[in-house]
Amino acid sequence: MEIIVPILTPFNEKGEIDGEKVKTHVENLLRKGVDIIFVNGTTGVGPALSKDEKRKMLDYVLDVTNKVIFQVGSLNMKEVLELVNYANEKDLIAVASYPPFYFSIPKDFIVKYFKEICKASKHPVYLYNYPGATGKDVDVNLAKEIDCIKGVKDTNPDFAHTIRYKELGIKTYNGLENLAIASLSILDGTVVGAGNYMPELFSQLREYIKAGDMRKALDLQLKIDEIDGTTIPYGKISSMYYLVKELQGYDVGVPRPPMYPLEENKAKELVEKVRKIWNKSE
Ligand code: ELE
Repeated sequence: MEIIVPILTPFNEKGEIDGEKVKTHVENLLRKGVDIIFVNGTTGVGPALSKDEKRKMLDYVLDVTNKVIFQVGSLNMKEVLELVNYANEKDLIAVASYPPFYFSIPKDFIVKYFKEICKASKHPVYLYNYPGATGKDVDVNLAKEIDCIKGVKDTNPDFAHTIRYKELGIKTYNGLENLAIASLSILDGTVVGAGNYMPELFSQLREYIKAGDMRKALDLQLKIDEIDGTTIPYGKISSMYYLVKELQGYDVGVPRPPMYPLEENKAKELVEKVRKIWNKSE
């Protein structure tokens, strides 16, 4: 029943990563019950980071914990393998990657891509499947063909699709907030971007499930959904920076374009809306 948070990437006004803010954030997440930090995921704007920034993020998080999954995906294969080799020197749980995106490619290219990563990595290799973003669905059959995948994060509203990876006997997580209740109950855990600003709600959700109190778990899931849904028109990722400050009480810097910071009145409006839902009793 693991709670995994794809950590946001704190930037300063110049667009540089702020290492101290990363550490403060990781310490708080662990204190609030988060088990694993996923580095350079979608929420961490992984596809928008340079190779050097990806390495920096890994090192800042590793300064606090080795419970880390390191996402290495890129369209530049040389950089992918450099990041895998970099991870080989470190103590962490796994490296992960999304498939090569953007281009129309035959399935066997995807198989080759992951096999190359497996060959280079001394750590287990996890699949980050997010068809809605990458345009590629590495489903259970393709994962079987790759033959070296040891875990999967499936960001997919089709929960039946996620469950099927269990046929491979691998660690399986769904990556959507609104399926956290199902993912925690049936799979190995959940990967939730919203865990950046409301980790305690996901911890509480896990407690209700453990206690078999599914009625309370469902009510809490609906509260999580309401908060998560509120952020969509503001940009989910940009919203998180303001909500961490509001709900967790410390600064995680600002988002970096193309994740634009929110205008002051918008940020205020968002925070007020979320605060109202947050304060409602379950
Ligand atoms: C989620 C995505 C989903 C979390 C990551 C995650 O950030 O790496 O906007 O809800 O589709 O899978 O952030 O994003 P939405 O795993």
